[in-house]
Amino acid sequence: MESRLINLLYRDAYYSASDDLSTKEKCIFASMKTEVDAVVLMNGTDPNLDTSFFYATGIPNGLFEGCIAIVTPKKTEVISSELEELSAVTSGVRTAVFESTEHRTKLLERKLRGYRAIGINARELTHANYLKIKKAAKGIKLLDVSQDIENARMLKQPDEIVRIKKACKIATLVADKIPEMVSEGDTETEGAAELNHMMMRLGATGPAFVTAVAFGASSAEPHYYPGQKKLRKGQFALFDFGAEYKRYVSDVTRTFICGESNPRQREMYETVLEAQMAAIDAIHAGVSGKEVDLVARSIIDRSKFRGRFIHSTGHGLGMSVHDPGAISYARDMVLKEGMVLTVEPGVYIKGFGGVRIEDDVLITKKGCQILTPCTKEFRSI
Ligand SMILES: [Mn+2]
Repeated sequence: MESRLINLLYRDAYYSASDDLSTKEKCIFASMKTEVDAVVLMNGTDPNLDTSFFYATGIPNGLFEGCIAIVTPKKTEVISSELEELSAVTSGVRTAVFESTEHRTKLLERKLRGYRAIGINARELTHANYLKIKKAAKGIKLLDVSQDIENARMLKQPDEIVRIKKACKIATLVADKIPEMVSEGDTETEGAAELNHMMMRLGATGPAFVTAVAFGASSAEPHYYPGQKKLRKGQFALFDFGAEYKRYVSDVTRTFICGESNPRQREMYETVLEAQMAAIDAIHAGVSGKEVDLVARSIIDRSKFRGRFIHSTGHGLGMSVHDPGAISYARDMVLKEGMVLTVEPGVYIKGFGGVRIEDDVLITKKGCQILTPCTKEFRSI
């Protein structure tokens, strides 16, 4: 009951203390429907790191393998390894350093003393680490609060929006320069290297994910990794990439033509562009993602490319490239002010090629703000 009371108190605080909205423990507990005294977030080994560990702690730097965050409505504490001690301490988060895994268990045991129920993030916690938490939390109930954490993370706070905008700005500048950076005869990995290089020159920590550069028929595969294929005249050249900036990411796709396009390629491009712009026009706080998806999908399905849009229109974006939230025919989700989502319809024809146009948008009361305003003209390389 006590923790429920704290939740309620903090829910009030969340709405009234406008100067302190971005304190993530408040965000987490404001959307908490499960009754817990604390949330324990534990990282595995890279890449099995819990993005919510970084959401809760706000630490912009460091790897933090095997480290733990204990989040209560009042504070967040980190049990850090010595390898990231400086990053943890300089970020201002309360930090205890463990010297061995036994020491880490003891520290966790001590910090959880007196709690009756703790939340875990089942969607990102490894089973091995679940067992370690269980061992340290003898007699304490472990409850999955991953949905509560997702609900908090879906609504971006002002400090998060600043970082996302920076990541988007970098990708926008790079997208506009692609025809100058890539030429006929370049391989896909050479193209990707150019994009990655420029993103980092512009201040990105790194690429947000494996930069997808797909030439010709490969552009028909939405989740493609670049290879040794060389760009030839008459081929589509699809670039799907994003920048990471202080753990926040952008995600942009632009499709170009090498040399001259043919009528079929132009028609594909125009159909996708029409669908993408109509979807963006349909977005505002209060609309369902399903409805927005239908706007884009019906334009493609009315064209000769019917059935060739083989994924959903968009996904959440934030600390991860596929953050909570979606614009999808499969999800009944109402878009809310403060969400950041991608809008990325595409048309894919096996053996021929694909077109996708992707922007990142911030949902506002009356519409949305396009965070990646790079040109969408059908340009040639
Ligand atoms: Mn995307």
